[in-house]
Amino acid sequence: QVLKIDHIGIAVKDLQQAIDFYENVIGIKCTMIEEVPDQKVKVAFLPTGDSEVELLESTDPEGPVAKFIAKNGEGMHHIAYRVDNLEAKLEELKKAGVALIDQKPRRGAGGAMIAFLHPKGTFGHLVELCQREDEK
Ligand code: CMX
Repeated sequence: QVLKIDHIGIAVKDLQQAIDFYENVIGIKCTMIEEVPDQKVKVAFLPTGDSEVELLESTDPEGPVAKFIAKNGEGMHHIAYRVDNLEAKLEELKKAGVALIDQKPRRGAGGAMIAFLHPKGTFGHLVELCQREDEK
């Protein structure tokens, strides 16, 4: 079951500059910064009520966020939906023939279990599914 939009990921070149903008201009406070070596990113989470904005800065020129920025410039990178059972959801999508980037859940930022779907199969945007312990 899909519960809600968990977060929206935005690719930025300079994480601190983007945080400053969100905090001082838009008015959303950053509550957590974390490096996720597996994804080659440093991320900042800024909660907005029930969902969050995730700012992503690449830590490696070969990482997915660096490649995205090289091709498209900064901007909306992915939408993450929170699900209550990620393994079951992935099985369901596999059966429906959806192209998955991650066949199995893996550990992402904030301790969540995550999996990405390929943008080719989702109308050109990158979808992340995530499950958090507190929802189980
Ligand atoms: N949104 C929409 N389209 C995207 C995209 C994105 N974020 N990233 C890539 N694409 C498009 C590319 O533009 C390309 O389109 P065209 O074929 O029309 O040119 C297509 O998807 C395939 O791209 P590719 O060049 O073949 O493959 P890439 O090496 O760019 O890899 C992707 C793309 C999505 C498979 C890869 O970025 C990936 O595995 N992403 C998942 C992991 C990730 O993004 N991690 C960072 C976030 C981590 C976090 O939130 O913690």
